[in-house]
Amino acid sequence: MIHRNPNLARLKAGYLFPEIARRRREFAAAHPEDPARPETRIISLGVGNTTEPVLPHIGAGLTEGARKLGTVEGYSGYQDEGLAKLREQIAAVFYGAHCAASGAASSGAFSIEEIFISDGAKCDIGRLQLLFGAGTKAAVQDPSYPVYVDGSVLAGAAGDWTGAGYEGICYLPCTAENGYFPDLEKLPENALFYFCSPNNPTGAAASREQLIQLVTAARKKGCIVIFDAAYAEYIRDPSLPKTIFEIPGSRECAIEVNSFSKPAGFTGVRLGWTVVPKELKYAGGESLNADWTRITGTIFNGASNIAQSGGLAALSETGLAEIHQLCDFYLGNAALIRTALQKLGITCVGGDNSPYIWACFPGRDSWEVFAEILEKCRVVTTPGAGFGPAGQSFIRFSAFGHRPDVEEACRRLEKLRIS
Ligand code: PGU
Repeated sequence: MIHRNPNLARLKAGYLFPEIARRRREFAAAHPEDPARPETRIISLGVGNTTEPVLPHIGAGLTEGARKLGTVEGYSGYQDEGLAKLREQIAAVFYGAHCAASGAASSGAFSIEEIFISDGAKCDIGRLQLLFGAGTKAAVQDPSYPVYVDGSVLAGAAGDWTGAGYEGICYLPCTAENGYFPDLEKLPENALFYFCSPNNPTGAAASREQLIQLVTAARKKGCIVIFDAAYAEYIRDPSLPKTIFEIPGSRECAIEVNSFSKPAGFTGVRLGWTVVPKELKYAGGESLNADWTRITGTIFNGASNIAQSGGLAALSETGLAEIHQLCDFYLGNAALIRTALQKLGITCVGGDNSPYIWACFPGRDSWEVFAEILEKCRVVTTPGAGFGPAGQSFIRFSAFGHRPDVEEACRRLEKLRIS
């Protein structure tokens, strides 16, 4: 018989979001919705899943991609490395003049060999582990998107850390006290550091000064930063960097993962990208870019060509305007949720440059608060503890929802008022 991968046994409960879905189903079974009483309908502000239709120009790009497959001239098959035009557009739109001007891209703009098209950020966060192998040290912001920790545990990440989270993983608390930015003195040497900005779940977007500190610390300590910029298009404060590659020195220490999911509503379409700069090297001087080319060529057959056609439309002038419009819509939801919570005297952050609001319930267990909100308001949220030990006593509210549902959820939150 074959032995189970021992790292699977190290994983604690199920993955966070299916667990929330399970609790929702359990609650719904015990408290069936009554169509005659709309207040019994469950509203989800839980998983960060987009809800609004794909906007027309981007939608036309998807349709066109499908149409072309039905023609001799337009047909295409495998495109392992992704559509060259899409890679060029990504390099130009996201890593163009502003990155070159910062000095991060010494050779000017990024080359398309540094842009890898993926079927989403989550998939690449998992696959990137193959670059490093078991025994690598992994550090995360605490709280953080659970895939960084669970993925690292599965890959056999190891260090001497013990505590409330997973053994072997270094948690760097991001709390109100430190402005949701970790103490980089505590960043271990020679580790992979997962850093997400704008942050899931706290909504904190790192300033340029903070990212300069991050790059400086990573280079000093021999770390590689896996920078997750999945929510970059939600940044509205023009002083905040949208990519790590705006920071000088970042090409020597960072990989960026990104996605069309949240800006273009592609959560179900599946399209993202990863940037692996050519300057990035292992301890032995080998190139991560060459290895990533080898790995993706071997175990990934590329993103759907229909999705890539949609992605190309999303990066045209009209498409980018639609992205802005869609993010503005969800940010409008976020403002409503934040205002509703603040009216109740609940302290919260986020929601201004991110679609998540991070609300504090001092002294409370976050799974208990999750259950209370579900019972009293029939609103699904995400308990902060699911994102790491420092998430205890917090609840994440997602701004992804139809406007009438968000408005209704905000009205129902009144029931949390402590009289
Ligand atoms: N990176 C971050 C920081 C995310 O929050 C999410 C989705 C992704 C990547 C995934 O991007 P894809 O390009 O769509 O793969 N986070 C959502 C959905 C839950 C999940 O498991 O991915 C969330 O609610 O946190």
